[in-house]
Amino acid sequence: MTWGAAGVQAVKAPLILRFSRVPKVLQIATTSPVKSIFFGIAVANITQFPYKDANFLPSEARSFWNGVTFMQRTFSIIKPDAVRKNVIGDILNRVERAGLRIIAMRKMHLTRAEAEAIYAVHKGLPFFGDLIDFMTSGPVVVAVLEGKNGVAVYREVMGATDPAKAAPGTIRADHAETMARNAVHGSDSVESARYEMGCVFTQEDLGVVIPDQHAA
Ligand code: RTP
Ligand code: MG
Repeated sequence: MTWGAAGVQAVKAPLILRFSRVPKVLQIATTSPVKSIFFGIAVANITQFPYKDANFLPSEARSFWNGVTFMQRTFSIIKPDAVRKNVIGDILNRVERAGLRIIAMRKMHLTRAEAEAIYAVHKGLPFFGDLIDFMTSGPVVVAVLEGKNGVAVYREVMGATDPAKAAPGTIRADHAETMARNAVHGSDSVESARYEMGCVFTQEDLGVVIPDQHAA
């Protein structure tokens, strides 16, 4: 850039700032009560931005962006077979060692309606009835986990669906007996996670707090 061009930029910059939309947005937000509500909603959305999947990006850029930047929440179930084996602590230990944080957690006995809702995507498949019988056969531990690239990280910690194919050192390699009794569940996408956690947790349980709520 030449000195002349730099001089022109120096004159233009304050004019651009003066007439740019940012100060206007702030002005409108503080003068109109209705518009300030919309402004508040926008701020709330921005503060939750790290928890959103970057669906607006093309897929290659999205996986890169998610891997580098985005915190993701995933939904986990320690299934009845693992609870019966008394390995809840071991599984949670592996979760934390993988850098995932437990956001919400509860030991409970799923009702058939809850299990059917969580596994709704498999409704109609031949193993669905057995899956629901098994998932309601004893207590489970449901949890929401959070971390960078959390969905994929937890799937890696779990290992393959079939324990015979699960990599050594994974939860399923060490604790699952068969494909049908495979110790843990983990969501396969951010969208599934959001849906599945809603089957057993409330928004209050999940504790998404926007900064203003800390004020009082
Ligand atoms: P999950 O949902 O439980 O985390 O397991 P996943 O993603 O690894 O596997 P998915 O295909 O979603 O299957 C859900 C559960 O259904 C049982 N299953 N049985 N052919 C079979 O007998 C069969 N296929 C799936 C498994 O318990 C699996 O975890
Ligand atoms: Mg699945």
